[in-house]
Amino acid sequence: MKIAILGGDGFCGWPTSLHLSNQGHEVHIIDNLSRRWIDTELGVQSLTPMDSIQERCRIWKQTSGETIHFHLLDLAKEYERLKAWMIEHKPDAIVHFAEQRAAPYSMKSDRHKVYTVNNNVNATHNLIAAVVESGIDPHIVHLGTMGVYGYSTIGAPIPEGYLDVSIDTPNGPKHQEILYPTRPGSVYHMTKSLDQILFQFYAHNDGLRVTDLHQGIVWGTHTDQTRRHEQLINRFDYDGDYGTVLNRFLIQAAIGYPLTVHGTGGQTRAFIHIQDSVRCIELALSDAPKAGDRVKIFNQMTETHRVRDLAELVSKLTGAEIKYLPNPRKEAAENELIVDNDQFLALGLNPTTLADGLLEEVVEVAKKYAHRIDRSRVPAVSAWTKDIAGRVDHDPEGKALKSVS
Ligand code: NAD
Ligand code: USQ
Repeated sequence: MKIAILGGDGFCGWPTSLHLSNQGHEVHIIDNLSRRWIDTELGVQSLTPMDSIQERCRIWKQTSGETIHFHLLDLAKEYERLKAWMIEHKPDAIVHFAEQRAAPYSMKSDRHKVYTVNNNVNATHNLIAAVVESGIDPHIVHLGTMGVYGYSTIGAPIPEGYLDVSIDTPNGPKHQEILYPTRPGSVYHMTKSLDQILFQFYAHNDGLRVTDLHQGIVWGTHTDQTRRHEQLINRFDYDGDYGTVLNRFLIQAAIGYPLTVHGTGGQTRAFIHIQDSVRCIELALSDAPKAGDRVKIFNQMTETHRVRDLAELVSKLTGAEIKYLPNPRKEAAENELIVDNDQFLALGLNPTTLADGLLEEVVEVAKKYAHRIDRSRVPAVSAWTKDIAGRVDHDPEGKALKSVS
């Protein structure tokens, strides 16, 4: 297939591009490299040294013999160029990763809220409008998030996207299937909820073929292809805005930084290893909906864990100290989470779990590149409200105190 990977320079997009290219697909990355600019804005860099996207593609060609094409394009701002690209290239499938994906970054300031909404909603709507207008019929696979469901304890498994409800009418109860009610926990998660509505409308109105993957937190760094050459290495975010919880705990352990648990650490979240994430995208591409079908929704996760249990696991593995910090986010202190993921299991996903020894691999990668870590960028200091901002701990290591005593 000819596959466009929107956001193919990112943490999930790059290994997915390699995986699909390795399977013989013709891969075209479209990316505006905004994520690299955000690193510059925040004064941070990936733990792992990333080459330019052009150099990464050159090394892949040298290693595998396969070509990955790169197109520099801003999906949110360059609608006409995007439409022209669709008409010229006519992709069979489009995998859409290209959004601002960090919840803390989306809550940093009003400017960051505005940017996240403008970028994410316009990127998704421009893509849809360009596909419809150009008259092509690609399968769109969108990366959504488990966070659209919200994190309140519901006492039942979260279904894959839809909920059967019964509505009382004068003629008795009427059964209906609705999108599971969204309850986003950040401006970023809210944009993913808006994406759902955009897809629902166009699937119904124009027969757009869409699969929406409600993905949990992705952990790990290597996949089979990124291991093949040092310069194919994946991005690895560790900073307080973009680093996600398990990868953060693993690099913190590697550099002797206390594990930064927010609140009681009672938040239960869904997780998936990066190798399984790329495999799920392959599986989703092989199971496209037909025109006129409702949006196909998969829960793309393999296991759930409580944050404090993860901290204890990493501490047991490495001897790291655990620090319970005031939570910079507005979120339930404790929640239960049970999730259905039967569709991917039925398609043949064989889940990689925390027990499979890959935690140690991440610690090893973190130790190798520890010299690239700026400890002052580790604390998570983006607060969800102005009130919360006053309680945020900017110095979990207690360095300032130590230097006084
Ligand atoms: P990332 O930030 O590493 O990659 C996103 C890529 O999209 C970047 O290369 C960026 O430059 C590009 N991009 C952003 N806006 C663009 C625009 N307007 N035009 C063109 N390119 C643009 O993020 P990631 O971790 O790879 O996540 C990819 C997708 O998966 C996101 O949509 C995210 O919401 C979703 N997701 C990620 C995780 C996770 O844990 N990383 C979990 C669940 C869902
Ligand atoms: N947390 C800590 N300590 C830390 C960092 C985070 O306790 O140092 C806590 C947070 O308070 C939160 C939980 O860990 O309760 C998860 O935070 P996270 O940063 O790992 O994940 P999140 O903000 O939810 O976002 C990430 C990705 C996002 C994706 C989402 C999937 O950045 O793109 O959509 O995971 S999900 O969480 O299922 O919504």
